[in-house]
Amino acid sequence: MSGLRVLGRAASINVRKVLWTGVELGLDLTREDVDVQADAFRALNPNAMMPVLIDDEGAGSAFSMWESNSICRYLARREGRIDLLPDEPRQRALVEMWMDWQGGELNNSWRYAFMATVRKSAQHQDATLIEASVANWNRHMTMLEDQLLRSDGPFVLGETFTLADVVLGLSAHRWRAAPIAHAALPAIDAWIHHLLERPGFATHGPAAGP
Ligand SMILES: N[C@@H](CCC(=O)N[C@@H](CS)C(=O)NCC(=O)O)C(=O)O
Repeated sequence: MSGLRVLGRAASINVRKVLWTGVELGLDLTREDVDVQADAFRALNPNAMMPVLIDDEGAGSAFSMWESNSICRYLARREGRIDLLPDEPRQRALVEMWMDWQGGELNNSWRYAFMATVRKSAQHQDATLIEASVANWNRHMTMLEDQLLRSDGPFVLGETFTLADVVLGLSAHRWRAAPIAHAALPAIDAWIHHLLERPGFATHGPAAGP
């Protein structure tokens, strides 16, 4: 078994971020299904959500952590990959800023519409709330469109592919896959098309679910 284990469902978008990052880093990550309510899992993550990473490679006791974007940053740092997560403070701050925006603002915008239209949740069928969430989701994706138009390269932050492309790439794919009225965002379409050339996105992006 690999010394790097990712606990969580293969279809989970947050698990897939970590798996895609692993491919970019050339790491052999072993994924395992989990019961997030089990005591053993909650002992690893009191927030009872996947993914959890366990790293028991190297000397000393095993290390474990949760929060998908933090795990991606840990793995990039562990491998010394300053292309994915720069050392230079300002460059790094921008990568982290877009990652934080994805995990907070963007994710909050789509939750209701996604639960209604993709998961078909009976608790998320209020038409006014669906409409508001779709509008908010499109508004947030338009912010990303504007950033791609401003970028002086093919990626979110210019010429270099970073962790921001990983976490936002999966989010953008989810937006495109959802059966909602989409804003026309051609820069996002072109960027996703370009990302599909990467084996990590080809495997853990559209092929793995919405
Ligand atoms: N902020 C957390 C969110 C994790 C999250 O929402 N995980 C979902 C799956 S994508 C989960 O574990 N849900 C509970 C479940 O599916 O039982 C992270 O980024 O790791």
